Amino acid sequence: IGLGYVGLPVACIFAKAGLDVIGADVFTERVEKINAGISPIEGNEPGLNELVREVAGSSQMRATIDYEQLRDRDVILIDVQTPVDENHKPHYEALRASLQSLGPVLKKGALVIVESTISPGTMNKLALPLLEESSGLKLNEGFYLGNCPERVMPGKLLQNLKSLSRVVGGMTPETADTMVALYRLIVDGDLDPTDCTTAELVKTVENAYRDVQIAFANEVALVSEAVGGDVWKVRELVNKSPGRNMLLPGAGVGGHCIPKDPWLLADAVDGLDVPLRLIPAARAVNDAMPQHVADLLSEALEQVGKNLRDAKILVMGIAYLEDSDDTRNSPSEALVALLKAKGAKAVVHDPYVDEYKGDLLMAAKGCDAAVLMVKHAEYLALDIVALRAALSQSVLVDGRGFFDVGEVRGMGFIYHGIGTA
Ligand code: SAJ
Repeated sequence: IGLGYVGLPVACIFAKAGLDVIGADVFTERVEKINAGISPIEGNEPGLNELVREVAGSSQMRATIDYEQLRDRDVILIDVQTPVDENHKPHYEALRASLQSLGPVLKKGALVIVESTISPGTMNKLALPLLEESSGLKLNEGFYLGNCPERVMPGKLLQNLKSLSRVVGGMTPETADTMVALYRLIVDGDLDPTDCTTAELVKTVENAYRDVQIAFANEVALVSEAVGGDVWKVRELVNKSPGRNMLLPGAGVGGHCIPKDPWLLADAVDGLDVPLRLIPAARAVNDAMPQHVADLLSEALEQVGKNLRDAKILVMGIAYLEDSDDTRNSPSEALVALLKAKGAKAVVHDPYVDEYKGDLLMAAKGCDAAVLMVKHAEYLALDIVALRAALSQSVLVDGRGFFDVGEVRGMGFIYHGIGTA
């Protein structure tokens, strides 16, 4: 249930493994595309288009919007979105709706597995009671229930689903063992059986862990700028110390996982007397990085007698991650909004995002500054002399430690970068 960037590959891989698979979704046109063998997933996902063409619409796998067709299903995987809102509260509408619709057609004895990322405690507090109520069946008698969070990264969906280890949370040890047998059909990595709460914690903690680590690197970058250091050099030497692995500071933290999952983890203790200070603070540090880039731009423009209000800025990279076309929660979008709020004009370039492709030097023409927000590999081939000639002012702001400071300053650029004085 849920044929998005997780559900569709999962359905196809199980079909490829020989299982009889039905994919259910609420969007008719997505269902029709899939049954025509066309993947509705944006972006460059190696192997996915071919796999969808091979299995979809055939006897192995078909898509539907009709839950009636799920009556004979022995196993149901739920892969619906679980977003957080602007107040960082989880929205489980899609999860509730899918369980509400599934209950009445649930086959007695079926195994239901939630793969979506959910706040610890959600299986016990939301999924279980809702499914018992909507199906009229009892847990471990009328149906079995588990939580197996997905670990996929855009651009590597199929590879991740096959190779990465997975935490397999069952409401009972027997259910977890059954789930391991199921996933063994498609997963080469470790399958670690455990309980649902542990599975919910592992998924949200592994991403909150990364967010806190990135925030630490960002805070060290701010210190390095202020005291005249170079955070990239500092990080390299810190990481020579045993047991250190400082991550990369940068212009911000985007994507569909890292900005969201720390809030799902935090929601588990909302209203309880558990003072969370580090996890929310890390989110605040990371969310403030686009503003810091805007401040660096402002300082650099001042050195050429300009201010943001009457400047035109070339924003290099709108995707949230290098060599990706995914723009979800992109720090660059936050930066563009900040620049526009100051009255600046922003010209966006991104070799991966259709509406922003094109000749970089053309985009740079007449701009007062260029800011590198995403270290797309294509920018490595950038002719920095030509860029300087195209810009009206030789102002360069570096959000990802991408340029060689000495080189660009030696060419006469006013250069300000995250983490460097
Ligand atoms: N980022 C930094 N500094 C870093 C690493 C990342 O600023 O050192 C920024 C990136 O620019 C991006 C954001 O953080 O804007 C997220 O980057 P990411 O490398 O974490 O990539 P994601 O968002 O695709 O995260 C996924 C997650 N995978 C799953 O949820 C299964 C995450 O758990 C993985 O650790 C990550 O991929 C990965 O390692 O590639």
